[in-house]
Order: sequence, then C-alpha cells, then structure tokens
Amino acid sequence: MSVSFSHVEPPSEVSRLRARVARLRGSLEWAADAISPKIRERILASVDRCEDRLDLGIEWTIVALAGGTGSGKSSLFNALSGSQLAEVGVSRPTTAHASAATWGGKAEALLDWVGVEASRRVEGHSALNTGDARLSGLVLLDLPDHDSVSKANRDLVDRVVPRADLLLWVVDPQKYADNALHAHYLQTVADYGMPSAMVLNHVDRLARSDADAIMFDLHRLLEDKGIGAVPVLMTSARTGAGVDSLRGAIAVAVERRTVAAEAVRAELAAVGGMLAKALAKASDPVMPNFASFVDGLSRAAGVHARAEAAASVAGGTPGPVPTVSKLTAAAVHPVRDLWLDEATAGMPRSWRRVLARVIPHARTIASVVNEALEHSTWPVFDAVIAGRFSKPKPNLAVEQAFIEHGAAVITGAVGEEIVGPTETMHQSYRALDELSTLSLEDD
Ligand SMILES: Nc1nc2c(ncn2[C@@H]2O[C@H](COP(=O)(O)OP(=O)(O)O)[C@@H](O)[C@H]2O)c(=O)[nH]1
Ligand SMILES: [Mg+2]
Repeated sequence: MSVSFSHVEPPSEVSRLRARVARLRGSLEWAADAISPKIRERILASVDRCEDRLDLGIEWTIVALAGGTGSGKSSLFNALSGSQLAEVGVSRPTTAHASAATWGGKAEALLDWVGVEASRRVEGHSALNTGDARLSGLVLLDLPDHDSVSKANRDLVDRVVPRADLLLWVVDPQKYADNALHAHYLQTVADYGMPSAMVLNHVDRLARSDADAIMFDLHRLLEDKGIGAVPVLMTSARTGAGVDSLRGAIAVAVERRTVAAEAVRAELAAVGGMLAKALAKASDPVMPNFASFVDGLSRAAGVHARAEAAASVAGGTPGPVPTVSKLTAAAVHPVRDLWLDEATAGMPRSWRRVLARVIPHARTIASVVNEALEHSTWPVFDAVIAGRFSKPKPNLAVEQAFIEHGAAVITGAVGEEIVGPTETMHQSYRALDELSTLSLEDD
C-alpha cells in the first residue's frame, strides 16, 4: 500500500499565525527579564492584539477612515455606507466617538473589541450602491479627528487605529503638506507595515493641475518614509467623484479575505524587527559541556580524592577512604560562573542575569550535591573496605567506578535544574530570534 499525504490539509493561515503568536508569547514569558520593559510591553500589546484579532474572525476586514479635522472622513463614511450616521462638519471635542458600518452581519464581538458604542453602529447598505455584495465582510469605521484638540479623542484614535486591518488616511488638500499631521500615520504604517491607502479628498475644489501636483507630493512623502507602495486615491465626498473607485478598492481588499491576516502578519514582523534589536545577536547559543560542569563539582566535592583512596585500598594499601563530601559554595561559584558564561556566550548580558536567577544558587548546589553524595551507595565499597582486592597497585577499575558513580549522583542531584532551564532559555532565545528574522512570506 502506498502512503499518500495528499489528503492532509495544509495548516490554515489562522492556525499558523496563532502558533506564531503562541510561540512569541511563550518565549517572551520566559525571556521577560532579558528584554527591556518598554520593548516587552510593546511586544506583549501586539501579542494580545494579534491573538484577539485572530479569535474574532479574520473573515471580517476592519477598514478605518482616519485623518485630520475636516478632511472628509465622516462624509466619506456616509457616502460609502449609504447612511447618515456620521455627523458631518461637526467637531465636538468632548463627545466624539467612532462610528461603524458593517456589511453582511453585525460583527458585534468585533465592534465591542474595537470599542464602538452600540448606538454608533449601522448596517451598511444603499439602494444606489451596486456591488454591495462584494462588501460583505466589511467593517467600516469613521474615527474622530486625528488632530483633535481633545486628548480623549486622540487617545480613542490611537487605540482604534492599531485594531484596524486597513487604514485609509483621508487628506485635505489644504492641510496635506502639514508633515506633523501625517507623521504619526506615516510612522505607524512604516513601523507596523500596516495595510493602508491614502485618500486625497475635496478634489472638487482643486484644478486638475493642482490635484496632480499634490498627488506627486504625496507619493514623494510616502517614498521618503519607505512606504512608496501605499496607493493614493482621489475622491470628492461632495460630488461623489472617485467614491466608486474607493468602494471598489475596499471591495477588492474585503473579497480577498486576507487583509486581517496580512495586518496580523505585518504586526508580527514589526515586532520581530524590534526583537532583533533587543536580542543583539552575536552568535547562536550553545549548550555548555555538562560533563565538564559535573567534573568540576566532582573534584571540588572530593569525589576524585575518594576514588583515589578507594583505588589504593583496593590495590592492597590499607588506609581511610573519605566518606564525607565537602563541596562549598565558594568552590561551586567558578564552576557555575563558567556554565553561565558559556551558556550565554554571544547573547546580551541580560540573558546571563536571567539564567543566573533561574538555575540554583551556588549554596543550593553545594548542599544538594553533598547530601546526594553522602546518601548514595558507592560501588564495590564494602569490598574495598574489606580489603578483598589485593592487587599490588591502585585499582584503576575501582577508581573509575567511583568517579563514574560520583558523576551520576551529581547529575541526578542537579542535572535537571541546570540543563533544563538552560535549554529553555536557548529555545526561547532561538524562537525569538527566529521570529525576529521571519519575513512576511515564510512561516
Ligand atoms: N467641497 C467639498 N467639501 C467636502 C468634501 N468632503 C467633505 N466636505 C465638507 O467638509 C466638511 C468636513 O467634512 P467631514 O466629513 O465632517 O470631515 P471630517 O472632520 O474628516 O469627518 C463638511 O462641511 C463637509 O461637507 C469634499 O470632497 N468636497
Ligand atoms: Mg468626522
């Protein structure tokens, strides 16, 4: 019988992304102390957001209209949704809210998560709109003004924008050159690689040549930020010019059903870039030689001395065989330090501190090893004591058996607590490192 794997479904995009988010979270938990709190918080916020977004269903596509006061966000929202939900020409700094129109359902959980009040939700439709079916799955948001005088409004924008899958940045021809106004948007898109488009609105107020000049400038602005691929559309919410094209562009994105996943991917890639800096990778972590670690402790604990004495007795020279193990914290320190150095070679210093906190202290190692050595049953010990060996020279087999026994006892006593955390740390580091270098395409 031939075996075929062709029936095995490739893992879905969502489960791949989920697995990646889970790896990121798991690694971060472990590496928490090795990464600066600021970066850690930023990454954790992204992890939370990506997890939530994947849970809420990526078949929905959240498209947000954002931009400065008077650019025409609310007018475009109404034109696209065929509603009058958004208040046009109203700037009410203290009572602003986000509005939402949904196509093909109510997306309630999603809108709760985005933070749109129940009274600010409407189902998108318009008798005039052809092609509404193509918008099924769209969640369109009208946001407060990005440059609002009210901090509450700006905070709302800052909270909602990262939750959108596709950002439509609406630009007013009179304010488009205000770099400060766009800096935040450009930075967000550049930093997060967020799917996005620019919408130059109010084109009815522009002569054709002026519109062309502004388009040229906007493209240059995007180029300068390294996001030249972001498309720029022209609309007039007043005359309706370009609104169908905008709707068509949105429909293409919604129909692909991948924009939400792309946004999550982009965010994970952005987080990866941040991690890459935080990891400051110089070389791959390697597991130090545990046998050398054990040997160091064994010598310091007097196992070798005991083995030699036993070999001598077994070889026919009567004498005492030490029975008490005297490993001290002071003797453990250099052995432990060497382990820490080797385990974290090439990694930022912070990782050594983390590992130093996780593996047992020198004091603990000393007492655990002493205890274990004393309570172990040494090989051929009775025979040695009874002098039943009578070779004229030290019995190397006995010496070897003692050393091996000591190594096994020490390994049993502390091996797991030394090797385990070191391995976990390396895995975390590797996972983070892998996530930091993954491009948007692989997984
Ligand atoms: N001439 C013209 N006026 C527009 C256009 N879009 C919006 N407006 C007007 O500009 C003002 C602000 O529009 P609004 O949609 O509230 O902008 P928002 O602050 O970005 O939400 C209102 O008086 C609109 O009627 C447009 O394309 N052309
Ligand atoms: Mg508005």
